[in-house]
Amino acid sequence: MNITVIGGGVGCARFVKGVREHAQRSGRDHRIDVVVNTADDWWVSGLRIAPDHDSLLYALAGVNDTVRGWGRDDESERVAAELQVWGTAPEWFTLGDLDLGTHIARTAWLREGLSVSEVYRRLGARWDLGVTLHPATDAEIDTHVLIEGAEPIHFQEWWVRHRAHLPATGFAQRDIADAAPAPGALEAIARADVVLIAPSNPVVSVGPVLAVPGMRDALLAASAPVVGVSGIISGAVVRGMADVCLAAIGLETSAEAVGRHYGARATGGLLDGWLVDTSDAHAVDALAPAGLTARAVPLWMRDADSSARLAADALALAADVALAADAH
Ligand code: FO1
Repeated sequence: MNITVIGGGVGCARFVKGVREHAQRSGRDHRIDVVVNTADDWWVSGLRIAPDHDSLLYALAGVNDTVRGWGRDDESERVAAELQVWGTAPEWFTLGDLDLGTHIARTAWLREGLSVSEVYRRLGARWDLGVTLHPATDAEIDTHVLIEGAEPIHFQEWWVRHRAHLPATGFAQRDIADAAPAPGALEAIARADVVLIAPSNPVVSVGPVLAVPGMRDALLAASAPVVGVSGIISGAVVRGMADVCLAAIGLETSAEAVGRHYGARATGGLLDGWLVDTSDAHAVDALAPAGLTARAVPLWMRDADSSARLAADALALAADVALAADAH
């Protein structure tokens, strides 16, 4: 079974580990691809930083800092201290020594002319990830946050320096109109038996992937059922600040609102199925009139077992909606 996941960051990393765990336990042949958000990426000290990718890479490799949710474990910050003295890195953005190794290797390869896709392949080859990571696009589409009464700032400055406290009125991915899906991303969608939208930030992690010209069309043209997993449980984010991002674009922070935001394929949207937490079971009936088949299951991923079970629930819903579609 070919499973393609869309998303980025910590929630996506946990979910993809669950998909990998479930697939391995099932003993069936499988291939897992992830189309990763690159709009969080930015340049610091002349190095290309790629947080949503690196969270996935390090988590799947088992070398991630599970407390902070980003960067490497067993980290030190000797070089970061030097960068502070030289003034080439903002004091509010910490780059660990091991993490810098990744950024230096990535930047070196980019300067040699490799595409982001090729860089992903080289970085991933170091560990047996059991998953193939693809950038949504090889173009730079950094998210900038539109701030009321001020100039736009890079997403990372808004998110890390200002902890999303500056009043955002929107998010724009720079030059995205000129971007195209990375070749590997389109192939992963075309070969998929199931496409899963990870419980990532719908605005700044999933949104930019879908906004790459041609990506949404590729998903809608795909024969695979598309099932999403809500990152909002009982009206609150699991982690991060998706609630602030949702409010900035006028959406309430609820599993129902995000389901409507992605939309049902039956009404021109993206989803064939939508998983909400058992605490949000009311959303199942609320979404039915919109043509969206939602299902309430436990969404909390606390360990390998609960993450694998969530993956199994998502695949089961995909199978059920595919059967229902065939029946019509
Ligand atoms: N997040 C922080 O809150 N503080 C940091 O100093 C920080 C450094 C950092 C370095 C590399 C990296 O890949 C991610 C880093 N993050 C940091 C996380 C990142 O800014 C955001 O969590 C993601 O972009 C949100 O998806």
